[in-house]
Amino acid sequence: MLIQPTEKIWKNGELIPWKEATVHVLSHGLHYGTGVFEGIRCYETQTEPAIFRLKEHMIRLHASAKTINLSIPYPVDVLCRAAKDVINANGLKAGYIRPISFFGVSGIGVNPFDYPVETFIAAFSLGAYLGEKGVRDGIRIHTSSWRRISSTAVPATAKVCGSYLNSALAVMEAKQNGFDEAVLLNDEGMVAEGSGENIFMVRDGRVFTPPLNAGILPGITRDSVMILATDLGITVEERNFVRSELYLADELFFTGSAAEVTPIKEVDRRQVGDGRPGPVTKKLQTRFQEVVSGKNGKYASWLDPVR
Ligand code: PPE
Repeated sequence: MLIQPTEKIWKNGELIPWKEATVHVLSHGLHYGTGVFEGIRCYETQTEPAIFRLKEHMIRLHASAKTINLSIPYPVDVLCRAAKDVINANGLKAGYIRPISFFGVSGIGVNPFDYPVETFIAAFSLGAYLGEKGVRDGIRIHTSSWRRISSTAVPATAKVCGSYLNSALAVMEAKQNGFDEAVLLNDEGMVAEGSGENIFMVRDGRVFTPPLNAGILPGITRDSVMILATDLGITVEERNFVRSELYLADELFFTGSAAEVTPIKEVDRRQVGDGRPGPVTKKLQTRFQEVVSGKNGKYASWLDPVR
């Protein structure tokens, strides 16, 4: 998934040329992963581009930052405005927004107290995270041999840069083994989430997703899908489940800002249901697409117009 460069990136309050948005090699965040980030989608609607649940993403960015003692010098509303400016400055109709804030350069050593904080917001086009075919027909996943990072070691529920080594190891292993993506179990052996997605399971007409205390990222797409499901009369139960339950599921799907709603057609070489996206997955996927493209007025407050 190559990034198509755009014109401008927001850095510490100003829009600067794409090429100049570089970081110093001695940045603390680079060495120790002491940063936080977000992934947000902007969608084309009938009127103008709109960012999906922008405020919630910037609130989560601040929450992640607080968890690691990083103080972002820009409040949520300033970051929201900046994200819109980046979309507009690059003439994007739709795309992916990547805010990131991290400890910069000062001394050496792992303690970043009093280090400068650098904040960037980039935006660029992004197609289907797990491929067009994946979104349409479903993807093939396996259970990672890597466990989801424990909340007792790093804050698993915050979107912290360093924690993504866990995701990177899992997704590399999945690709090396010929799968599209991995699902990770937590330290207790319960299903946690994908390398960059939350997971849902449909079985006997009931929908389940692991609870937040399974050590997952509190996904904003997860939250959205749970609300959409409830409004469609489908109750989503938050409960832990084990690996073998995935094998007996009628339907499985991933959710994420990048992945949106992606059906899973195979897990650990076992076909999920009849191997095609099931009715609940399709219903939620369709409703999600309707909502993000502004075709469902009920959820208009989830879309923040960029102009
Ligand atoms: N779990 C993880 C570990 C995760 O990284 C994401 C987002 C989610 C769940 C879903 O959260 P939400 O986007 O709020 O619904 N993963 C980002 C992609 C990671 C990447 O950089 O690649 C994303 O979807 O933006």
